[in-house]
Amino acid sequence: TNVREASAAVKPFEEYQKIYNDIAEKLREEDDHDDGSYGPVLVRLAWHCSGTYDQNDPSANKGGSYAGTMRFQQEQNDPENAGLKVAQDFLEPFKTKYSHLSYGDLWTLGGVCAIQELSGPKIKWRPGRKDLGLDAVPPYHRLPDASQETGEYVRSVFNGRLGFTDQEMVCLIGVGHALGRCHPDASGYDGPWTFSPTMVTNDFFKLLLDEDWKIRNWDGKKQYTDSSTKSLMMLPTDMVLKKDSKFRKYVELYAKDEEKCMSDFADVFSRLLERGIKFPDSTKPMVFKTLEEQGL
Ligand code: DDH
Repeated sequence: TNVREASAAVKPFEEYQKIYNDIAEKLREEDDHDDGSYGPVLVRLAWHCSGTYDQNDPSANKGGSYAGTMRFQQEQNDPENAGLKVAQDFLEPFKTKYSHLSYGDLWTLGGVCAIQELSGPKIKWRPGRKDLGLDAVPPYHRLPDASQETGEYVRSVFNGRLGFTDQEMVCLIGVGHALGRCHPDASGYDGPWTFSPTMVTNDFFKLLLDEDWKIRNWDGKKQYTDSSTKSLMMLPTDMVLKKDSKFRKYVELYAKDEEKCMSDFADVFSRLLERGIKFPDSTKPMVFKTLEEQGL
């Protein structure tokens, strides 16, 4: 199978909790980005470093979070990665401070920390990814293109390459897009999906179903806007989740059942971060405490 072997955890759990705390404290202190948090862009970095995995590619550049190749210009220049340098720069000081940590471990841990600190569910995480060289940079066009508006396209990315089911893709996209916003100077799209872009919620699913979404009248890329407030957005790929009946039943499920939504997301996001990696049996999944739980 198309996998890479992770090295055994080099440090005990407490060391990784310490790194988690450092990232979480920086997130709390630096509130000058977007809607008041770097959390959403950290989640996107974790997803984009993992989402290049192709289960059918046996070559050296199979993608996924293992090799930390987004540190190379070549991968940063993938148009789908525009705007993610902000997240890399935010995390860079921890690479210097904890030099044993690989970039793949740092960026996935950054996403785990952001989700938990933005009141999301606990995400199991394991260390052991290794930085590889330029020949491990995955090709472009593996990350999804938001202008595509068919179920077939969304499935080609999430099932064909990443190996997720319809239900899992709906969960990943909808909870991911509860967070953050689109930036005209990054993707060319504009605006947030929900009214609480710094909180992990199932609001994306509720809004997608309940609002009347119309094509936005502007000179930018084709995107949708809600008729009631005209302040929210949906991408063409987001609208597919409402239009395709096989996706839609899961949108309805997650809109109704927030608890199920969060527990499914925790499970599938954790597996997204580990696509294409085999961890040794001795590396047990770690679950970190939030700052709040530690009274910090
Ligand atoms: Fe996404 N996403 N995403 N996304 N995403 C954007 C922003 C964010 C697509 C396109 C875009 C996931 C899936 C898809 C987050 C998480 C996740 C932007 C705007 C575009 C465009 C970028 C910018 O302008 O800065 C497409 C297409 C898909 C798809 O699958 C079809 C998934 C699976 C996740 C996840 O986390 C699991 C987050 C968070 C953001 C907000 C970033 C920010 O800076 O804020």
